[in-house]
Amino acid sequence: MFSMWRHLNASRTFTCTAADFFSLQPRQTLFLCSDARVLRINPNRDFSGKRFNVPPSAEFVARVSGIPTMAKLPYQEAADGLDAAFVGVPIDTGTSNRPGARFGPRHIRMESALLRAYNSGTRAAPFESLMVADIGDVNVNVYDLKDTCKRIREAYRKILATGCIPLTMGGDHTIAYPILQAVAEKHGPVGLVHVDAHADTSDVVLGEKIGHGTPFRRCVEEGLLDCRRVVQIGLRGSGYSPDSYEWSRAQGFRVVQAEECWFKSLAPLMAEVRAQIGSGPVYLSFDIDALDPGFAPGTGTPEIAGLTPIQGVEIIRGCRGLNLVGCDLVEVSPPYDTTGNTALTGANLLFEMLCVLPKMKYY
Ligand SMILES: [Mn+2]
Repeated sequence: MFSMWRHLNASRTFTCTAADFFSLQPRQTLFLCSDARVLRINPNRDFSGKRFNVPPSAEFVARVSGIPTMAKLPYQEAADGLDAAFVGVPIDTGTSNRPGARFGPRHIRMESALLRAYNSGTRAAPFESLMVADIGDVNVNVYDLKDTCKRIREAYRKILATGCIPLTMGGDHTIAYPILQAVAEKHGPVGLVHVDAHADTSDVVLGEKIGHGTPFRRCVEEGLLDCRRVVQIGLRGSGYSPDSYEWSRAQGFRVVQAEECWFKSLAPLMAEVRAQIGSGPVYLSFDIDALDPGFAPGTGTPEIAGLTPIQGVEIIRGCRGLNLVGCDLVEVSPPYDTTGNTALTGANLLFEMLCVLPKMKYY
């Protein structure tokens, strides 16, 4: 992208650089001049006296150009100076069935090139509200899941110490455990909005305590969750016992099985969830397999009769007003995502998460 901009600048037909597109000055309207035409970026927008990262618009920079970062945001190595950061955790070592989630962050980033700067549905203006960047991936150990968990925990400690809110691209669901260890270290036990086809509360699988079916059991054991402020939405499928969600309910979680969601708007449910969760810190963990595999087939453990993308968006938009301290979108498995639409859906859900973070400005 930069070489393209150098070329354009050298040709003297444009008057700004790629860097100008990545960060606009306060109250500045950036002009792209090409012959007699004047093309404006973010016309008439109030930048609140603060300098923010702004992704380049596809009106001026081709979507297919450039190194793929999330939403075409700038890449930086650490979270310093950021209000929110997209971060990838490329593992599938904890997967029990179809592998491939280690490629999730890369494909979400590629498909995210279609994202634009504003949320047309809610009128959120994330890039006028928060300083956001892509901070790359956690350097995982693909040979050792326990070591990977340690690396994730340490990476998130550093991210959270800066005051930045992480928006994580998985990776299989194992990663929620070490992320929540770091989150609870900073905030104390947190509430949880967990959207998933599965409860992920198994104790031991094949003799192992760590895997993508066990993260929330480990979190409860370690006191990382405020169990009365936990909701699990979209659970379904065949189980190991007649009541697969008994353990969750016994901890005080609210369990909303997929059957309770069928044929309905989930906006009323989310009003109840907001009342349940209140004003304390809360984490949002969204497993793409919560959605029906007809919409999101590229995932490790698909279950039929799931949520629609509309319901997924309603859940996330229903988190507006909550004190979100972190979010993740996990279990996108590109080898099973032949159209790219699962990764595209993941990218859009992550954008929706960004658009409900605290301090968001809405027009
Ligand atoms: Mn899961």
